[in-house]
Amino acid sequence: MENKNIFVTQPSLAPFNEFTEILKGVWDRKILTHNGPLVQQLESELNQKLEVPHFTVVNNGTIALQIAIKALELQGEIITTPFTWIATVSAIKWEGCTPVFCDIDPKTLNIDPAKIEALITEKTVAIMPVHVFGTPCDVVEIEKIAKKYNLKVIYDGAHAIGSKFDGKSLLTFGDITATSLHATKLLNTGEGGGCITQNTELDKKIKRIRFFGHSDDKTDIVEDGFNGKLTEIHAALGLANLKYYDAVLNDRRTKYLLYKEKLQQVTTITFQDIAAGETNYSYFPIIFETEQQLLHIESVLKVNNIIPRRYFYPSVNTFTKVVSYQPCPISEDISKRILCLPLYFDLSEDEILKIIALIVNC
Ligand code: T4K
Repeated sequence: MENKNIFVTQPSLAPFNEFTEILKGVWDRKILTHNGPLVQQLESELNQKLEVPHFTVVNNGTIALQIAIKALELQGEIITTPFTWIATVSAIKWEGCTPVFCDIDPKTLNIDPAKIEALITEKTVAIMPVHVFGTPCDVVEIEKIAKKYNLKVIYDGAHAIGSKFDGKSLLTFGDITATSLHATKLLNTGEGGGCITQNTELDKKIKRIRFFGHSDDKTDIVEDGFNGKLTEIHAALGLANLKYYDAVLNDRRTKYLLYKEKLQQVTTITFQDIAAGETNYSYFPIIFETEQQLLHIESVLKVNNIIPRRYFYPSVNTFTKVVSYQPCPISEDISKRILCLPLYFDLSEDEILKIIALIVNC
């Protein structure tokens, strides 16, 4: 086997000529951005493929979260999870709101709905859970709480493209779901993201916010908008990659199940509980008994040119440069013991078996 690094992920890319074929049209039209034909085509294909009513593409997943908060005109406290990427919380803060951390369920790694109500104050305006690693949150319980207290729900579905709940795309839950089309995601446009809502008027507002807040005829500013536009070049990449979406999704499942079957023999490792709904198997996290064990296995893998990633470490509630510390013992503990193993389309079965053997023999 060649001695190249095996990273936690690699972008899934359509054959180069299929991408450049789409780009020819961009060169002919010379329309590079501003809701061009490829952006519109990508949105329409995403709506069909993912079975969602309105997928509005934007320039990254963090901006998608900010647009969701802006579109719902939220000001106040937003209850969220500490077991996430910093972007969930930076979006809340950049929109002038205050993140309030609710600890996670140690099995699913998602926000624990049983702990949400105790955190609700008269300043609470919304709940922003994350479907961690593509595993659905307890959307039923979260919706019940939101209804009872008249709160909005924005799902951070950065990992959730391809996941389902109750037979429906997971992206259709909540008032808005924000997702990511970043290079490291199951479906990518290089950089990119999207807002998904069932509400047609809200979707129109999202599209106006994405485009500086212009009115449709561009004679007025009708929203507190900004620049969230995706370029035609990124849309072209998305369209090329979308052709391989089913193959990528199926491949993830096969590889996830191979890892799980073989690693089950290691009694000191546990796995995320993915039983709720239908996950997209987009990441393969393993949870060790101790951080020492994680550090040891991480170093063994690295010596062998395998570079896993500690998603999500440290727990976001401990980033005191940007948030005031609120204890979340479960998230803080699991953050120290969880490691994501390589999982991507071009990863071969032999490479997976090598990774498994290194872990089993540790
Ligand atoms: N909410 C959640 C829950 C999220 O996880 C994220 C992003 C967001 C919101 C915000 O969405 P975006 O604004 O990013 O669209 C990655 C991604 O930058 C980030 O999108 C993602 N979550 C986060 C979990 O991970 P890193 O720090 O892992 O990137 P990096 O450079 O270490 O890449 C990992 C491996 O991937 C590399 O070792 C090699 C490979 N790689 C990476 C890139 C960028 C490639 O082969 N090609 C590439 O172009 O952040």
